[in-house]
Amino acid sequence: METKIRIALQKKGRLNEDSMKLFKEAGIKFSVGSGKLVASSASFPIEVLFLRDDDIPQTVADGVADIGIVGENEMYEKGFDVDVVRKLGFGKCRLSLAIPKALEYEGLKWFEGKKIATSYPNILKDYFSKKGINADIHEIAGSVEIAPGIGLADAIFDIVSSGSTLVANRLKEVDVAMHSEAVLIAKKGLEPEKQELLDQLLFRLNAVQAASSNKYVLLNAPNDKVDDIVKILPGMKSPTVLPLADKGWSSIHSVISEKEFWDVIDKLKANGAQGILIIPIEKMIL
Ligand code: PRT
Ligand code: ZN
Repeated sequence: METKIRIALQKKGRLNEDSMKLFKEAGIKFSVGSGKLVASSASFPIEVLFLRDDDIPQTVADGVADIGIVGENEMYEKGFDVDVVRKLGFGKCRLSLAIPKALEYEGLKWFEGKKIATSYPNILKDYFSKKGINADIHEIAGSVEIAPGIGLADAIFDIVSSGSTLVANRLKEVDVAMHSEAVLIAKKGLEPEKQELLDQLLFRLNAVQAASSNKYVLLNAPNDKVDDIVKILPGMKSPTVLPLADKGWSSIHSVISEKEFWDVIDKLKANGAQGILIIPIEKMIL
Protein backbone atom coordinates (compact mmCIF):
# COMPACT_ATOMS: atom_id res chain seq x y z
CA MET A 1 0.00 0.00 0.00
CA GLU A 2 1.20 3.48 -0.85
CA THR A 3 2.53 5.45 2.13
CA LYS A 4 0.60 8.61 2.85
CA ILE A 5 1.47 11.47 5.14
CA ARG A 6 -1.37 12.51 7.40
CA ILE A 7 -1.88 16.18 8.28
CA ALA A 8 -4.16 17.72 10.91
CA LEU A 9 -5.75 21.01 9.81
CA GLN A 10 -8.24 23.28 11.54
CA LYS A 11 -11.75 22.27 10.48
CA LYS A 12 -13.09 25.79 10.49
CA GLY A 13 -11.80 29.06 11.85
CA ARG A 14 -9.09 31.57 11.15
CA LEU A 15 -6.39 29.14 10.02
CA ASN A 16 -8.52 26.96 7.76
CA GLU A 17 -8.75 29.19 4.71
CA ASP A 18 -5.05 30.15 4.59
CA SER A 19 -4.00 26.53 5.15
CA MET A 20 -6.19 25.33 2.27
CA LYS A 21 -4.91 28.15 0.04
CA LEU A 22 -1.29 27.23 0.77
CA PHE A 23 -1.89 23.63 -0.31
CA LYS A 24 -3.82 24.67 -3.39
CA GLU A 25 -0.93 26.89 -4.48
CA ALA A 26 1.39 23.94 -3.89
CA GLY A 27 -0.72 21.96 -6.36
CA ILE A 28 -2.42 19.84 -3.70
CA LYS A 29 -6.20 19.80 -3.80
CA PHE A 30 -8.39 17.97 -1.34
CA SER A 31 -11.77 16.55 -2.11
CA VAL A 32 -13.68 17.73 0.94
CA GLY A 33 -17.25 16.57 1.28
CA SER A 34 -19.38 18.84 3.48
CA GLY A 35 -19.08 17.85 7.12
CA LYS A 36 -16.45 15.21 6.35
CA LEU A 37 -13.61 14.90 8.86
CA VAL A 38 -11.13 13.15 6.58
CA ALA A 39 -10.09 14.06 3.03
CA SER A 40 -7.46 12.83 0.62
CA SER A 41 -5.81 14.23 -2.48
CA ALA A 42 -5.50 12.82 -5.98
CA SER A 43 -2.33 14.85 -6.63
CA PHE A 44 -0.18 14.04 -3.56
CA PRO A 45 -0.04 11.10 -1.13
CA ILE A 46 -1.57 13.03 1.74
CA GLU A 47 -4.58 12.57 3.97
CA VAL A 48 -6.17 15.38 5.98
CA LEU A 49 -7.84 15.20 9.37
CA PHE A 50 -10.04 18.22 10.07
CA LEU A 51 -10.00 19.03 13.80
CA ARG A 52 -10.46 21.85 16.30
CA ASP A 53 -7.18 23.72 16.61
CA ASP A 54 -7.05 22.85 20.35
CA ASP A 55 -6.72 19.15 19.47
CA ILE A 56 -4.01 19.49 16.81
CA PRO A 57 -0.85 19.58 19.03
CA GLN A 58 -1.79 16.35 20.82
CA THR A 59 -2.92 14.61 17.64
CA VAL A 60 0.53 15.25 16.15
CA ALA A 61 2.47 14.49 19.36
CA ASP A 62 0.66 11.12 19.62
CA GLY A 63 1.30 10.32 15.95
CA VAL A 64 -2.40 10.09 15.04
CA ALA A 65 -1.38 12.70 12.45
CA ASP A 66 2.23 13.03 11.22
CA ILE A 67 2.15 16.79 10.76
CA GLY A 68 -0.24 19.66 11.46
CA ILE A 69 -0.84 23.37 11.13
CA VAL A 70 -1.58 25.28 14.32
CA GLY A 71 -0.98 28.70 15.93
CA GLU A 72 2.21 28.91 18.01
CA ASN A 73 0.04 30.15 20.89
CA GLU A 74 -1.93 26.88 20.87
CA MET A 75 1.22 24.78 20.53
CA TYR A 76 2.99 26.44 23.49
CA GLU A 77 -0.15 26.43 25.63
CA LYS A 78 -0.69 22.69 25.17
CA GLY A 79 3.01 21.97 25.75
CA PHE A 80 3.24 18.73 23.75
CA ASP A 81 6.65 17.79 22.41
CA VAL A 82 6.55 18.30 18.62
CA ASP A 83 8.99 19.68 16.05
CA VAL A 84 8.31 23.10 14.54
CA VAL A 85 9.13 22.56 10.88
CA ARG A 86 8.26 25.92 9.40
CA LYS A 87 6.68 29.28 10.23
CA LEU A 88 3.94 29.89 7.68
CA GLY A 89 3.49 33.67 7.76
CA PHE A 90 -0.28 33.74 8.33
CA GLY A 91 -2.52 33.78 11.43
CA LYS A 92 -0.28 36.43 12.93
CA CYS A 93 -1.33 37.79 16.32
CA ARG A 94 0.06 38.54 19.75
CA LEU A 95 -0.79 37.43 23.26
CA SER A 96 -1.23 40.48 25.41
CA LEU A 97 -2.27 41.68 28.83
CA ALA A 98 -5.05 44.27 28.82
CA ILE A 99 -6.63 46.26 31.62
CA PRO A 100 -9.69 48.56 31.85
CA LYS A 101 -9.04 51.69 29.82
CA ALA A 102 -9.74 54.11 32.67
CA LEU A 103 -7.11 52.65 35.01
CA GLU A 104 -3.57 53.93 35.45
CA TYR A 105 -0.82 51.52 34.45
CA GLU A 106 2.72 51.81 35.67
CA GLY A 107 4.33 48.53 34.62
CA LEU A 108 3.96 44.77 35.10
CA LYS A 109 3.80 45.04 38.91
CA TRP A 110 0.26 46.36 38.35
CA PHE A 111 -0.72 42.69 37.95
CA GLU A 112 0.62 41.62 41.38
CA GLY A 113 -2.24 39.98 43.30
CA LYS A 114 -4.77 40.73 40.54
CA LYS A 115 -7.25 38.30 39.00
CA ILE A 116 -6.64 37.73 35.29
CA ALA A 117 -8.99 35.91 32.93
CA THR A 118 -7.47 33.95 30.05
CA SER A 119 -7.75 30.91 27.78
CA TYR A 120 -3.93 30.62 27.86
CA PRO A 121 -3.15 29.94 31.55
CA ASN A 122 0.10 28.04 30.92
CA ILE A 123 1.68 30.71 28.73
CA LEU A 124 0.67 33.38 31.23
CA LYS A 125 1.97 31.35 34.19
CA ASP A 126 5.36 30.97 32.48
CA TYR A 127 5.48 34.64 31.57
CA PHE A 128 4.63 35.82 35.08
CA SER A 129 7.07 33.43 36.71
CA LYS A 130 9.84 34.74 34.43
CA LYS A 131 8.90 38.29 35.41
CA GLY A 132 8.45 37.53 39.11
CA ILE A 133 4.75 38.42 39.27
CA ASN A 134 2.24 36.56 41.47
CA ALA A 135 -1.30 36.80 40.19
CA ASP A 136 -4.54 34.82 40.33
CA ILE A 137 -4.92 33.26 36.87
CA HIS A 138 -8.53 32.41 36.09
CA GLU A 139 -9.03 30.11 33.10
CA ILE A 140 -12.11 30.65 30.93
CA ALA A 141 -12.84 29.05 27.59
CA GLY A 142 -14.12 32.02 25.59
CA SER A 143 -15.38 35.62 25.61
CA VAL A 144 -12.39 36.55 27.75
CA GLU A 145 -12.70 40.20 26.80
CA ILE A 146 -15.98 40.65 28.68
CA ALA A 147 -14.57 39.35 32.00
CA PRO A 148 -13.48 42.72 33.51
CA GLY A 149 -16.74 44.43 32.47
CA ILE A 150 -18.88 41.85 34.32
CA GLY A 151 -16.65 41.83 37.39
CA LEU A 152 -15.18 38.37 36.77
CA ALA A 153 -11.57 39.58 36.61
CA ASP A 154 -9.40 42.69 36.95
CA ALA A 155 -7.65 42.20 33.64
CA ILE A 156 -7.32 39.79 30.72
CA PHE A 157 -4.59 37.95 28.84
CA ASP A 158 -5.78 37.20 25.30
CA ILE A 159 -5.06 37.12 21.58
CA VAL A 160 -4.96 40.53 19.92
CA SER A 161 -4.62 41.30 16.25
CA SER A 162 -6.19 44.63 15.22
CA GLY A 163 -7.01 45.58 18.80
CA SER A 164 -10.61 46.51 17.99
CA THR A 165 -12.08 43.86 20.31
CA LEU A 166 -10.19 45.48 23.21
CA VAL A 167 -11.40 48.95 22.26
CA ALA A 168 -15.01 47.73 21.98
CA ASN A 169 -14.73 46.35 25.52
CA ARG A 170 -13.12 49.50 26.97
CA LEU A 171 -9.80 47.74 27.55
CA LYS A 172 -6.24 48.81 26.73
CA GLU A 173 -3.31 46.60 25.78
CA VAL A 174 -0.46 47.23 28.22
CA ASP A 175 2.03 44.40 27.66
CA VAL A 176 2.82 41.89 24.89
CA ALA A 177 3.96 38.49 26.19
CA MET A 178 4.46 36.72 22.86
CA HIS A 179 3.97 36.98 19.11
CA SER A 180 2.40 34.08 17.27
CA GLU A 181 1.78 32.85 13.75
CA ALA A 182 0.68 29.60 12.14
CA VAL A 183 3.38 26.92 12.10
CA LEU A 184 3.79 23.54 10.46
CA ILE A 185 4.52 21.01 13.20
CA ALA A 186 5.65 17.40 12.93
CA LYS A 187 5.72 14.37 15.15
CA LYS A 188 9.14 13.71 16.72
CA GLY A 189 11.06 11.00 14.87
CA LEU A 190 8.97 10.65 11.70
CA GLU A 191 9.44 7.34 9.88
CA PRO A 192 11.84 7.69 6.89
CA GLU A 193 9.08 7.23 4.25
CA LYS A 194 6.98 9.92 5.95
CA GLN A 195 10.01 12.21 6.27
CA GLU A 196 10.59 11.78 2.52
CA LEU A 197 6.99 12.91 1.84
CA LEU A 198 7.40 15.84 4.25
CA ASP A 199 10.55 16.90 2.35
CA GLN A 200 8.64 16.80 -0.95
CA LEU A 201 5.87 18.86 0.62
CA LEU A 202 8.39 21.39 1.98
CA PHE A 203 9.98 21.70 -1.46
CA ARG A 204 6.60 22.78 -2.82
CA LEU A 205 5.84 25.08 0.12
CA ASN A 206 9.24 26.74 -0.34
CA ALA A 207 8.44 27.48 -3.97
CA VAL A 208 5.08 28.99 -3.02
CA GLN A 209 6.46 31.03 -0.12
CA ALA A 210 9.45 32.31 -2.12
CA ALA A 211 7.16 33.30 -5.00
CA SER A 212 4.76 35.21 -2.79
CA SER A 213 7.55 37.15 -1.09
CA ASN A 214 9.30 38.13 -4.34
CA LYS A 215 8.45 40.09 -7.49
CA TYR A 216 9.88 39.96 -11.00
CA VAL A 217 11.03 43.37 -12.17
CA LEU A 218 11.72 44.56 -15.75
CA LEU A 219 12.98 48.01 -16.62
CA ASN A 220 14.69 50.01 -19.34
CA ALA A 221 17.82 52.09 -18.82
CA PRO A 222 20.33 54.03 -20.89
CA ASN A 223 23.50 51.94 -21.27
CA ASP A 224 25.64 54.33 -19.24
CA LYS A 225 23.34 53.74 -16.22
CA VAL A 226 23.29 49.93 -16.43
CA ASP A 227 26.22 49.38 -14.04
CA ASP A 228 24.68 51.61 -11.34
CA ILE A 229 21.30 49.91 -11.69
CA VAL A 230 22.72 46.38 -11.61
CA LYS A 231 24.36 47.25 -8.26
CA ILE A 232 20.95 48.17 -6.80
CA LEU A 233 19.29 44.93 -7.93
CA PRO A 234 20.25 41.93 -5.83
CA GLY A 235 18.46 39.22 -7.88
CA MET A 236 18.76 35.44 -7.52
CA LYS A 237 22.11 35.55 -9.33
CA SER A 238 23.07 38.68 -11.20
CA PRO A 239 20.37 40.51 -13.19
CA THR A 240 19.79 39.76 -16.89
CA VAL A 241 20.76 42.64 -19.20
CA LEU A 242 19.46 42.60 -22.80
CA PRO A 243 20.01 45.18 -25.56
CA LEU A 244 16.92 47.08 -26.79
CA ALA A 245 16.27 47.72 -30.50
CA ASP A 246 16.67 51.38 -29.63
CA LYS A 247 20.49 51.81 -29.64
CA GLY A 248 22.06 53.01 -26.41
CA TRP A 249 19.34 51.40 -24.24
CA SER A 250 19.09 48.11 -22.36
CA SER A 251 16.37 46.09 -20.69
CA ILE A 252 17.21 44.76 -17.18
CA HIS A 253 15.38 41.84 -15.52
CA SER A 254 15.65 40.75 -11.90
CA VAL A 255 13.84 39.47 -8.82
CA ILE A 256 13.34 41.62 -5.74
CA SER A 257 11.92 40.74 -2.37
CA GLU A 258 8.74 42.30 -1.03
CA LYS A 259 10.65 43.61 2.01
CA GLU A 260 13.04 45.84 0.09
CA PHE A 261 10.61 46.52 -2.73
CA TRP A 262 9.78 50.26 -2.36
CA ASP A 263 13.28 51.09 -1.31
CA VAL A 264 14.70 49.46 -4.44
CA ILE A 265 12.11 51.05 -6.74
CA ASP A 266 12.94 54.53 -5.41
CA LYS A 267 16.66 53.94 -6.00
CA LEU A 268 16.02 52.58 -9.52
CA LYS A 269 14.06 55.70 -10.47
CA ALA A 270 16.72 57.96 -8.99
CA ASN A 271 19.32 56.15 -11.13
CA GLY A 272 17.55 56.65 -14.45
CA ALA A 273 15.40 53.50 -14.76
CA GLN A 274 12.33 53.91 -16.98
CA GLY A 275 9.27 51.85 -17.87
CA ILE A 276 9.53 49.76 -14.71
CA LEU A 277 7.24 46.70 -14.77
CA ILE A 278 6.57 44.63 -11.65
CA ILE A 279 5.22 41.12 -12.23
CA PRO A 280 3.99 38.61 -9.63
CA ILE A 281 5.85 35.29 -9.60
CA GLU A 282 3.76 32.13 -9.80
CA LYS A 283 6.34 29.70 -8.33
CA MET A 284 10.01 30.11 -7.53
CA ILE A 285 12.40 27.14 -7.34
CA LEU A 286 15.57 28.08 -5.49
O1 PRT B 1 -12.97 25.89 16.61
P1 PRT B 1 -11.53 25.99 16.93
O2 PRT B 1 -11.19 25.61 18.35
O3 PRT B 1 -10.71 25.24 15.91
O4 PRT B 1 -11.11 27.53 16.69
P2 PRT B 1 -10.84 28.70 17.74
O5 PRT B 1 -12.08 29.50 17.86
O6 PRT B 1 -10.18 28.20 18.97
O7 PRT B 1 -9.69 29.50 16.99
P3 PRT B 1 -9.76 30.65 15.89
O8 PRT B 1 -10.18 30.09 14.58
O9 PRT B 1 -10.46 31.87 16.40
O10 PRT B 1 -8.20 31.02 15.85
C1 PRT B 1 -7.25 30.08 15.45
C2 PRT B 1 -5.87 30.70 15.59
O11 PRT B 1 -5.79 31.89 14.80
C3 PRT B 1 -5.50 31.19 16.98
O12 PRT B 1 -5.07 30.14 17.82
C4 PRT B 1 -4.38 32.18 16.68
O13 PRT B 1 -3.16 31.49 16.51
C5 PRT B 1 -4.78 32.75 15.31
N1 PRT B 1 -5.33 34.13 15.37
C6 PRT B 1 -4.86 35.19 14.64
C7 PRT B 1 -6.35 34.59 16.11
C8 PRT B 1 -6.50 35.97 15.83
N2 PRT B 1 -5.56 36.30 14.91
C9 PRT B 1 -7.52 36.73 16.50
N3 PRT B 1 -7.66 37.92 16.25
N4 PRT B 1 -7.18 33.96 16.98
C10 PRT B 1 -8.14 34.68 17.60
N5 PRT B 1 -8.34 36.03 17.40
C11 PRT B 1 -9.48 36.64 18.18
C12 PRT B 1 -9.03 37.42 19.38
O14 PRT B 1 -9.08 36.56 20.51
C13 PRT B 1 -10.08 38.52 19.51
O15 PRT B 1 -11.06 38.13 20.44
O16 PRT B 1 -10.17 37.50 17.38
C14 PRT B 1 -10.71 38.56 18.14
C15 PRT B 1 -10.50 39.79 17.32
O17 PRT B 1 -9.20 40.30 17.41
P4 PRT B 1 -8.91 41.85 17.12
O18 PRT B 1 -7.72 42.27 17.99
O19 PRT B 1 -8.58 41.98 15.67
O20 PRT B 1 -10.15 42.64 17.49
ZN1 ZN C 1 -9.74 26.43 19.53
